[in-house]
Amino acid sequence: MSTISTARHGDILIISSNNPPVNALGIAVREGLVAGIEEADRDDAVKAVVIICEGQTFFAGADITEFGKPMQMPMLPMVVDIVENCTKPVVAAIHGTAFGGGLEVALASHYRVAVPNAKLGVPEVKLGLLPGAGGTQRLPRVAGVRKALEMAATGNPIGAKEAYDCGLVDKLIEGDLLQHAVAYAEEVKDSRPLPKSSERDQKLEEARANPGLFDEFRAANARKFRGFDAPEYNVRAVQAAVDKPYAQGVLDERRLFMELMSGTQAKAQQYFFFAERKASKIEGLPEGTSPRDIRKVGVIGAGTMGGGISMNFLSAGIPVTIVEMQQEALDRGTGVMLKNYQATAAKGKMSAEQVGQAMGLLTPTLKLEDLADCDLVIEAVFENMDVKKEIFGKLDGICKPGAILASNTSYLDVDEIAASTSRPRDVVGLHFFSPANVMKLLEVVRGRETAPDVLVTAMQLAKRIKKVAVVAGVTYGFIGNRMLIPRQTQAMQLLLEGATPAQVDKVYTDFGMPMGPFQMADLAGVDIGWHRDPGRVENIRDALCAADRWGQKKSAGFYDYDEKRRPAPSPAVQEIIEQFRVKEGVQPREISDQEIIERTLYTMVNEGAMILEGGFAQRATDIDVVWIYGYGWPVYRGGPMFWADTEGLKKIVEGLRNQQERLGPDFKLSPLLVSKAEAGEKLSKV
Ligand code: T1G
Repeated sequence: MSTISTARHGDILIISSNNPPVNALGIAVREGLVAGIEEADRDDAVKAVVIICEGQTFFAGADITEFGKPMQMPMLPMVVDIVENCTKPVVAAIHGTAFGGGLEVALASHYRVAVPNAKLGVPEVKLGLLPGAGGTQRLPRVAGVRKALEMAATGNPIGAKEAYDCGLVDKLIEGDLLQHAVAYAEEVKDSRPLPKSSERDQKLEEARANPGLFDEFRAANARKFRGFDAPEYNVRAVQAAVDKPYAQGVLDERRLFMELMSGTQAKAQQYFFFAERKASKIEGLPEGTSPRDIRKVGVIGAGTMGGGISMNFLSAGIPVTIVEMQQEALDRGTGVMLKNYQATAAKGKMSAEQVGQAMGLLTPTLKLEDLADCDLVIEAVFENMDVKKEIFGKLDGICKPGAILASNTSYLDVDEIAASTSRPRDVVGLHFFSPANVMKLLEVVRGRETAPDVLVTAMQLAKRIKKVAVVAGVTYGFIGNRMLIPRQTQAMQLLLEGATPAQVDKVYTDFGMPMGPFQMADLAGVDIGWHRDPGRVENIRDALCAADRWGQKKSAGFYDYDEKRRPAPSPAVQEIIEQFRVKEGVQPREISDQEIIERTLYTMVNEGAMILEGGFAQRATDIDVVWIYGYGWPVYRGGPMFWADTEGLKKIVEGLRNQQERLGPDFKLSPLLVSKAEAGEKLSKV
């Protein structure tokens, strides 16, 4: 079955692509497209052409699996020029997602028709790139400069209706796409001259009259684009379309594209594209394991996590029964959920009706027994093993056979929790990240006895509630939090030895993280896990808690916070740290940023390698997905494992060996990390 086939409908030539799963524009597709256009040009009986795709979508872009490999002719820029220079009108018939190179083929076509639920976009910037087949030059000429700028620099697609309104789509098609596209081709077959996008200039006038438009756009998106290379390159390429004739603009586009393609950020973001998709695959499961049916969910605990977790299911149309011990706590929890929904609606992201529908699916109760007919129950109470085991023991007696019992524990032993029931095969960890209705990551903790269909159910459910799920094994803190421990421990130790919270955090924000260890501790709460005894001060964190510095919620933690919650270095904290140094007999010294990186980021990488050695993560890419979706690791650095390879494993091992003494007696260098460094192999490929 060739990927591209042609057929005749009267005097219309249909060029049809069938390259599942997403009609990526791989070499066979490119060759087929060129052959199809040449056939149309050659045959006088052909009066017009329709390009259409079978399967789920129109061309979803260049074939990303070909990146980094030797280029094969014809390259996509040549293919799109051949389409545009066809002597017969070419109509692109769009369904699904016309993305990247796919939209560039459509832009080179003389006309575009689309079904109403189609999406059109140039997401290349999300791969650290820009549209490199004329897209940055044709899109502003067809859709306008502002629209092109927004689409290219953010990578966010637009719907067919919006595309129609801005002139990117010529006709919206209700009903059979091929039939209507052929009818449209019949309508335009004799119309001349052919409307070539590259020759359209009128829509560039607005920007020529207002050259400040680009700097305004840069300023408006500075925060969002911080640290990324590609957005600025996209802006420059679209600007070239305004400032230069098409023939020169595409040369700029090509140069800018190649610069990005050869950069580390593009490699990191393309690595992450596949890492995210690999995460949903579970190794070692029996073929054809089918998921259990989840129609009703129970949540125990209406606190910050319980409320956020419930909102995910309500927003997905799944009824939730939420349980609390006291009415006051229950009312407070459901009240916060409603407020959060109303805040989302106020931003225009939900209608009031949708808020009503979601909250309408919620059943608050004080009775655990009301969870008897739930298909899944998620426990989200505070982090105490005895409390969790007691609850699971009760659920064991209450819940129907086949119900999945899940814990939202962030650290604790899921096997031990499962052992408090007579059905450990039905027990799994579902570790959501705060705020649970916002954060995309879900760690699915696979217990020793967790049944295959429970895992498959969890992964599938994650997709339904728009989460990216990663399978983790049972180890203290699973993947993300386990790697956080050495980082936080060393960060605290560095304070004692001479660093300040601001110095350590600046290393992280310069690195591209939204915040450093101490700002994060203040956000999460310095008192999380604190023993609550102000009289017992064994470390700087105890001293802060004893001084009621619990973080942002107290406007005081490692930083002082103003009414807008902006952090400022705190003389009181400096005083506490100095008192502690005296108490511990530690003479402060100059601490370099490199030492902070070695003792906090290198140790994280080392811990990640040990997680892989222990089999607590299926693959290194999963660790990177966890850190990017759960802890704000900048995607343009690919995640801790990918970054380690770019930083250099030898350099990391050497750095850790240099710091061995300061890392303390418990620190262990990962044999896997050392062996990969010595072999010159990549950790991210494990
Ligand atoms: N190339 C190769 N494989 C691709 C692919 C692509 N462009 N897009 C998807 N796949 C694979 C994916 O890895 C997965 O494989 C399967 O298809 C299903 O994908 C010159 C340079 C289209 C919205 O960035 O956004 O054009 O895991 O799970 O949720 O200007 O895929 O099953 O083995 O994501 O239904 C620009 C990328 C390329 C679009 C479908 N295009 N794709 O989502 O399925 S750069 C993109 C997507 C470019 C030119 C430049 C989504 C989708 P597997 P999936 P989905």
